[in-house]
Amino acid sequence: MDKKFKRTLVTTALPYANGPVHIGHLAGVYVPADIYTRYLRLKGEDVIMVGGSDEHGVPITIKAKKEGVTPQDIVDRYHTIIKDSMEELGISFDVYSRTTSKIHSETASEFFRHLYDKGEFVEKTSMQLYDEQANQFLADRYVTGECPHCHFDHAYGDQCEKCGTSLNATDLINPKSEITGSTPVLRETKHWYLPLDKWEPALSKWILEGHKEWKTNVYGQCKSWIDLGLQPRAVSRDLDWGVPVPVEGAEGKVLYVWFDAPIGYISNTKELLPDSWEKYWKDPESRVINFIGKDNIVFHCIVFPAMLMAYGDNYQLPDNVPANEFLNLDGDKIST
Ligand code: B3M
Ligand code: ZN
Repeated sequence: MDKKFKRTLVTTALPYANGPVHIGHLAGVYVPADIYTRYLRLKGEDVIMVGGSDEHGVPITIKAKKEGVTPQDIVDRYHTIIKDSMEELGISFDVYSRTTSKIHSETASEFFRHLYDKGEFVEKTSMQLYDEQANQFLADRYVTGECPHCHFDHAYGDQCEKCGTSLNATDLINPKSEITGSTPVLRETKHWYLPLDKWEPALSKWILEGHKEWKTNVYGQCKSWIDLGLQPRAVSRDLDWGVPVPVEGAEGKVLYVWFDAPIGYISNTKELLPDSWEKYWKDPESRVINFIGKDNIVFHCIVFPAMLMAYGDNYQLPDNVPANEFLNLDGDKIST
């Protein structure tokens, strides 16, 4: 608002390295962030713009399996394509990195371990679908089956693309493994959860009372999430691609991609400014602005801020989170 800031950190949503960057990303995130950053630079302000590729997550592993290559091959290919596009388009990043970098896995790992040591996680066991032929737990997207709501026969374990309902893989009727085609069984597994309910009063005060100036789509989504009541969220997954969970006995488990990706903003800043990154994150006279797409609101306004509050150590919450809607062409969305 009217508060004066000494410096600004502009972050841009990290595009998944499983495809090229498309016009929706550019119009919604990178061009607005670039204009804003160039404007502050022209005014002589202290500003940096950071970004990078999001190289973890299940869709990358699925793409790799389909092509018969490794997830690393996939992210190497698309990171290069995305980075080149950003350069050719003149998006003026101060750093454009990637979440498979060493500095990122160290930073994300330390972040998790710090929360773990402080007792900020809740450990829970649950029943998850397991493929006995492939010997692995099945991430939501690796399971398909009949939607319990509309009975569409090829719903994914996290969502039915026909009726839009979000699902748990265990809700599917006649579930099938996308890896081997076999019928998965239920097996017990342990994960770490961030208790968002614990942070609800603080989040409510910070956003609903303190940030009425945010864009109405962002403020409105935050309000409806908070009004519904926040639940603990799992921050680990049974998967062999990602940052390993840095806890004894957690073999075969990695940090959930949405846990490590926003930490990418911190590791990007560290990569750019190894000796002075902290002042952009921890000085109350700095401000952080997260440019994102509208599907990422909950992670940036609820989950990541809760992670930062749980971490402590003076991490500042974002001052603003401008999120844009899809770009339309002739009344249809062209982003997808
Ligand atoms: N990669 C989702 C997306 O591209 C995700 C953003 C991460 S920002 C920390 O829509
Ligand atoms: Zn359905």
